[in-house]
Amino acid sequence: MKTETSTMIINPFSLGIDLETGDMPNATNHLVRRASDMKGYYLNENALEDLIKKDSDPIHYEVFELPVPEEYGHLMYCISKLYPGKIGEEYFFTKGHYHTVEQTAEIYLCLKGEGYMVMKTSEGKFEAIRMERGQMVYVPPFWAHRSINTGVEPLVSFCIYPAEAGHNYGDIKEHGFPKRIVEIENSICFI
Ligand code: S6P
Ligand code: ZN
Repeated sequence: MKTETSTMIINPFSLGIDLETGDMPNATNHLVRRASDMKGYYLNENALEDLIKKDSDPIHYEVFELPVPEEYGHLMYCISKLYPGKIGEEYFFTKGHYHTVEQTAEIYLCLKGEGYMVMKTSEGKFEAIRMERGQMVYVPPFWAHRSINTGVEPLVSFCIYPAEAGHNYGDIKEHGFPKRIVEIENSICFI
């Protein structure tokens, strides 16, 4: 990990974020994950393939940011926007990741929509915390995290985390989380 002495000095700045929609007009980085990027993540692979064909590979979620140096001392922040829907019975979710620098935490402030943040540790702990407008979720160091949209509108969150954190997707791609969230007879169920 880099030390304080290598932290880049930059000028203060501000930017506007629409707290109703999450729009961040000055964002310069725009990460788009489409349905086809989610192959291997959902239980029902055929339902995912059907969606990719039927809706021309729709956007699954997007991340907007105006980046800062990815160094110890800086704080990265972004808007995460996860669209509503289901693959089979399973609600749309983000890939989920550990931070590469595992001892880094993250704060999610939910601005719009409803869903859950599911989290796990490599020791086998699991937590699911409800997300809704005005609710903040603290993801402690060492916890992998994935957001899941169980509502009918986009799940929008403002995220803040140490800029050197990085993303490690490998474990989640292979092992997922201990529980999935599905709709059964109009109810949200953990399986
Ligand atoms: C970054 C933070 C979010 C996610 C975003 C997309 O640490 O947790 O910005 O990157 O919600 O999720 P994922 O799992 O595809 O990176
Ligand atoms: Zn993260």
